Amino acid sequence: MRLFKNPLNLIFAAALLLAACETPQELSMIPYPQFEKTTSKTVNLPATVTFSVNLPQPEMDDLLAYLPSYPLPMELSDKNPFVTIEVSEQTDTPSSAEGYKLEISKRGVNIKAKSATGAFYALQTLAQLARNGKKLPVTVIEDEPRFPYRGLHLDVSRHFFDKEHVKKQLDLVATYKINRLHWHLTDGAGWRLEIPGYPRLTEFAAWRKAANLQDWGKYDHHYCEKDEEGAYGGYYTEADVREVLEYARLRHITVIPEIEMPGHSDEVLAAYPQLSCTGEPYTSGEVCIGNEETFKFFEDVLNEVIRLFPSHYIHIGGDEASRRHWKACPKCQKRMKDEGLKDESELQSYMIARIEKYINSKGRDIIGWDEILDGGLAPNATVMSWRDTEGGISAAQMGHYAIMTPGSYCYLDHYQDDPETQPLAFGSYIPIGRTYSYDPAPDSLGTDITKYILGVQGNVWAEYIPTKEHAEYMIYPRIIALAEVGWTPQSKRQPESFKRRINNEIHHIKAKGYNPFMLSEQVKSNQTVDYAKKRIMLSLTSEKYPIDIRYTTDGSEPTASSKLYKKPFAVKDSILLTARLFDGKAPLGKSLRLRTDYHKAIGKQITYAKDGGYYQNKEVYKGGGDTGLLDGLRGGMSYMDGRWQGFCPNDLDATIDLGEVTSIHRVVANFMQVRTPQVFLPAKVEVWASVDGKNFTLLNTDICSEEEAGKDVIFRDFGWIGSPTQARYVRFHAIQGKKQFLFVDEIVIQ
Ligand code: TNX
Repeated sequence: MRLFKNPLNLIFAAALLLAACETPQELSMIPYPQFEKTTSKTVNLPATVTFSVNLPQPEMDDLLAYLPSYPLPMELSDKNPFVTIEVSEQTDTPSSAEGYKLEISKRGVNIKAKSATGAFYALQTLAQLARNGKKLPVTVIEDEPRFPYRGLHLDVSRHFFDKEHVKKQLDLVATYKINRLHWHLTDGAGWRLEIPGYPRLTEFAAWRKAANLQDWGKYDHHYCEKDEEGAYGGYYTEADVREVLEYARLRHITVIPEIEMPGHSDEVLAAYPQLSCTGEPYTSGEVCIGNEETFKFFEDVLNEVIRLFPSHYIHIGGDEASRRHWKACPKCQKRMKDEGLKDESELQSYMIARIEKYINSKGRDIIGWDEILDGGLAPNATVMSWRDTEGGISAAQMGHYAIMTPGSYCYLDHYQDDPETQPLAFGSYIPIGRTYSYDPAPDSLGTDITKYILGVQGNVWAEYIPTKEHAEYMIYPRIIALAEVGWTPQSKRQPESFKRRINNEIHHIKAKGYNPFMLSEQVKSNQTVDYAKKRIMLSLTSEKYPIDIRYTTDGSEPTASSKLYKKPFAVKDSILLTARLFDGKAPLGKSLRLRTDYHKAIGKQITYAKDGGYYQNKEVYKGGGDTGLLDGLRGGMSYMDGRWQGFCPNDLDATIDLGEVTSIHRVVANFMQVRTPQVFLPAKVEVWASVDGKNFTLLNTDICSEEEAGKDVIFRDFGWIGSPTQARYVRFHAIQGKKQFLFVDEIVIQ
């Protein structure tokens, strides 16, 4: 008898065989490695992991000093060790010094690396793989980072975080192969580094009477003495800094100190008012560049910084100087004249270039925020691109290195979930999926540019982060998404795989005693409009995994027996979708309520009044441009998602032509208010209708109540709902109260 008469049987048998021993397994690790070949076989992890390693003495001592923090109990042994670590320039591992090869077989674990850092990262991988019931997958991993710079930034000025908190974060982020801490040590809300010869910086300019930054206004943002009753603040002594540096070094993290100049320096000027343009404290946040003493001050500070910090890079800030005071300051104006500087931007660049020269003379290089490009870039500077990606790209075009930290992806101080469910945060909405979607060096830029992009960093600004627990809540898990952005090749990054792995990871972090955000408990939606078929396709997703999404379309609350979402569905008319996550029978979070209308104005003509047009200066605020308010697409929780159209400082005043006289009964548009970035609801909205385009009748004036106007975050429909009315033209006029930003996503006409 021929066993495989039918060739299909042969394929079937082969597939079975493969499934038995070679099924590809997703490794439960972050960042995902560059290359892995994993089987379904496992090998038991011994209770104590014996290991041998061939590191030379000082590096051996470093590893042994680190191991007590390592999650697996490790013991050196020459006799048949379970883990062998070979570190040699000659090994056949990936080429980067941070790379490694890790082989797990029935015989044990073999690690090869070119440097102690590579071996350290192999051990981090091993520890992650060992979490699964003490069984290791049989696998071969060859791994190295996509970018050499993978950073976490911590602002310790706006709120002070002590050395223990900093060390605790370093211990965790190192396990995700983050290798830089950008330590924002000075800013207008407090100086945090002891500097010999300048005692007022830390006796005075590091203390205030309000623990919460938002309450400091009650004290006119004045500092107080360190030993005054109720003083809040703090600073790091030399010993503290050395302790943090050593802790970081053992975890292969370089600490880059930042000393802000010439802006964000209110605290310096409170302590040493002679360095301000007026000579008075509390008059400006910018130091006087016409005054030689300013340079003496920063050189003294930098001498100490360079003495303490081994980092090749020193960050000198450079962001958000208003330049206002320099205009009125005779000393600054004289400096501009003497140096032939044509404006205040060039004056700032003069200062940065001079400081750079000083830092270069000590064998170090500077990093500055992207404003340092504005008046001409200092010759050797590396640019940290935060306002968007353009700064980094133009620096790279000029042959300068760039580190990418664009605000709309990498700012970990912004909301990560529906603001109504979250503690007050800065500005917009950056959920983990958005952070993960960032590619710092897309191929489209070309290698001439991408070769200058050093990597990526997550920034934790602390204006709205008063406590350590809250800081961890904002950092995790988004920094882990950035760790993968910085390490894993773009071709290996898959949102669905990351979603599975991050859902696993958050529980490990929590078990280690951190306070991560446990991911959104809300359903998220997306729409695509099919104009030809006159319908909207709705898709639903969630950050949580595994989870069920259940929904109704009549506005009723979904229950555990409501329809289970499986795939995108079409909406032809109007529905009120209500969707909720269910963990088995248990509902989570709150329901998503979303009106979806294939309404009468989709694709129709819109004309903006002369002073009623949208904000043109930034692509993300155009919200789809001239057709954006009638495209059927609704915005999400971020005014930067490309769906919201911004109006600043003028009103939204637009007239829609429905093409023919039509019966209408509802004209509404959704507005958002998020107070921290100055986005406000309109004071009122007027809806007018006309048959001929000349004579308009007012259908309704919808007024924003005082209560609504006072809310930090609110979304609300404004407009008119009434009995059927004949109209061809509809004028929608949203009148600004605050003359800041208005955001609206769609004018819905039914
Ligand atoms: C802008 S980012 C700043 C910081 C703020 C941050 C808030 C940068 C270089 N400057 O001073 O804390 O926005 O998100």
